[in-house]
Amino acid sequence: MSNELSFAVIGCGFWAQYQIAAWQELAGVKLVAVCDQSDERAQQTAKKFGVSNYYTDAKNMLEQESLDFVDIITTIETHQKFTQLAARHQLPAICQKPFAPDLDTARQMIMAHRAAGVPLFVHENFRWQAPIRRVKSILDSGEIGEAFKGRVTFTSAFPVFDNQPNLAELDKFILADVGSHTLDMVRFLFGEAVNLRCLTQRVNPNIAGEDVANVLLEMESGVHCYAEMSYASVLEKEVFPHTLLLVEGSKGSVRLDHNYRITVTNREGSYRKVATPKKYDWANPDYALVHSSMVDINKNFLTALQNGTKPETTAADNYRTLQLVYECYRSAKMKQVITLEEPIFS
Ligand code: 89Y
Repeated sequence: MSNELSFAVIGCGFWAQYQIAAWQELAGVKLVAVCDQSDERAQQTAKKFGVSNYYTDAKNMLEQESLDFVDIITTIETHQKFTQLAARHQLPAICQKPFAPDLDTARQMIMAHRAAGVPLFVHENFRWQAPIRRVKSILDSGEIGEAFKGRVTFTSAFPVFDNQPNLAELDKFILADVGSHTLDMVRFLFGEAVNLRCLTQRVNPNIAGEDVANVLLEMESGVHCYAEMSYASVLEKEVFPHTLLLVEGSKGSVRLDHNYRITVTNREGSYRKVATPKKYDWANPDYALVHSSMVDINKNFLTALQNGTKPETTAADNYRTLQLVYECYRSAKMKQVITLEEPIFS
């Protein structure tokens, strides 16, 4: 008897093309149907990945197909509709980040899945990047002592709207789109935050939302963390889609540069490690680092679905990342430090 899990994808846009390829790297899971509001896109995607069934209506697909889970790879405004549809069919769902447009909606989505008794996960992949995992293991090893300061940098002038034109129309842009990654990495590396102050700017006059955000967070551990993100930074070295890190601790420091280089320094000197991600021929070279991490996050989801365990990025966990994102907007608007509320989901 095969233990292979069958799944369907809702949304066949830019990211789905790579997310599906990442699933196809894994044994024990099979894509059986795809759905997109564009018939042509659904058909092309089905053909590209050797899937026989394609749909333009997700409800119809979930009624027709026998599925173990669904991967929702659509834009933010549709996430509640599709996760609730999955919950009504008692189907575990994976939802693209940022998973909800506000915290109320996020709460409703989590509650709907809990009521249905099936898990809801969030495809939050940046923490799965090989160099980020390596830095985390260096921090956990105690090699640089107790961390007291962290800098998490995502600054670029990459023409991001060419591949994802809808991002230019969002009232909430960089904090929701990139901040959901950056602030999740802050949590992954340094734990939970107790308060934050955020400043935002819009430098590019042709987009609706903010393209610069600078956040200072005080962490429960006492670490001071500075998270900076920008799509308006014309720098000597364009490093998209790399996140750069600098962590200072009581015995030393660790720095992550572009090209996966990690420099560890203590009072004796410095040495280098390189944390190169696995290469896949289907990856888009501009996004190879991110695309590689999708295989690892999908594997984490698959293991959880097979064993009934929790992956790292459940919706309840990601609620806390989303809380940071939306409290950043509130801080920027009110020009105030925001104290974070206690977690509401375990
Ligand atoms: O949408 C974003 C993401 O998830 O990673 C980078 C990106 O494609 C553009 O900011």
